[in-house]
This record gives sequence, C-alpha cells and structure tokens, in this order.
Amino acid sequence: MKDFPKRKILTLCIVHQYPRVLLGMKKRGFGAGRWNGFGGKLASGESIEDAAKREVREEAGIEIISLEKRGVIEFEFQGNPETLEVHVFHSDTFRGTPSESEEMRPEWFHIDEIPFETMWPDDRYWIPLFLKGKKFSGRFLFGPEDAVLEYNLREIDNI
Ligand code: 6U4
Repeated sequence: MKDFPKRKILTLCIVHQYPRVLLGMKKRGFGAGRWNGFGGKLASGESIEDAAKREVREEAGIEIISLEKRGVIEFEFQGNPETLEVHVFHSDTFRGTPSESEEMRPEWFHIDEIPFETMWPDDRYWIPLFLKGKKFSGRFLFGPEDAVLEYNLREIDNI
C-alpha cells in the first residue's frame, strides 16, 4: 500500500506576562528534557482553541482566561512522512498558580533569560517574533539530532 503523508495537529500555548514567560520542563514523551510551552494533541471533536486551554490546565494546573492564536508552524523530520502542524497561542491572563504535573514542571523565565539551549532548536527563530506580538507562519525540517536543516518563517497579518 502507498504511504500517504500524515498530518498531526498539535497546540502550543505560551503564557506571556511581560517581562516573563511561563515554560514547562517536559518530563516525558515527545520533547522530554526540553523547556517548552504547554500543549498537545486534540481530543476527538475538540476545537484547537479548547485543546490549547485543556492542555495548559492538565500540564500546568492553571485555567487560561484569554488566548490568541499567533502562529502556525509545520515540523517535518527527514525520512518521516508525518507533518506536525503546531498552532501557537499567546495568553496573558489565567486563574490559579502554576503547579507541576506528571508531564511538565512549570517555571517563569525573564524574557532576557529564555533557555534556548534546552529548547526545541526552532524556538530561537520564532519566539522573538512571538514576544514582539507578531503573527507568523513557518516550516522547519529537522535532521539528525533535531538539527534544523531547512526552514522558512514569515510574519503574516492575519491568521
Ligand atoms: P502524550 O499523548 O501526552 O504522550 P506527547 O507525545 O508527549 O503526547 P504532546 O501531546 O505533549 O506529545 O505534544 C507535543 C508538544 O510539543 C506540543 O505542545 C507541540 C510541541 N512541539 C512539538 N514540536 C515542537 C517544536 N519543534 N518546537 C516547539 N514545540 C514543539 O517549540
């Protein structure tokens, strides 16, 4: 049978209350050992935005009050037909206090001290746009050891 390219939709939410951002140390699964925003796969019948809120609740223990979609990024891995379509959200209002879950250990970082060395290698490209309030779309191709082999990234007016 022919292999059709597969596409998986994922959410990624970064809480940004200037001058700090909330990241989580991923304790297990995909991206373990890296600081990242909170997010994951959609449950069946769920909207992308509802999934984004649910994942933050499950992973960081806080209730997102408002969020805005800022970017869509496609990730591909050399030799793998699957594309990850990650919808990136910005939030600046939530209820509760971030707390550790089985999946993530949340921590606030000053925007001048974002730990890019321990994050997905694409983050240093798009997080500066995100912090400036820009909207963006992009694509990254990863090679061995998740090195960025190719990428494109552009600011957009509407998402
Ligand atoms: P479960 O079902 O919980 O085991 P898991 O395999 O751990 O899932 P999941 O659902 O937490 O994965 O989703 C992965 C998360 O990582 C999503 O929030 C999207 C995010 N992500 C994936 N590739 C990324 C990349 N290159 N850069 C980035 N975030 C990425 O900043």
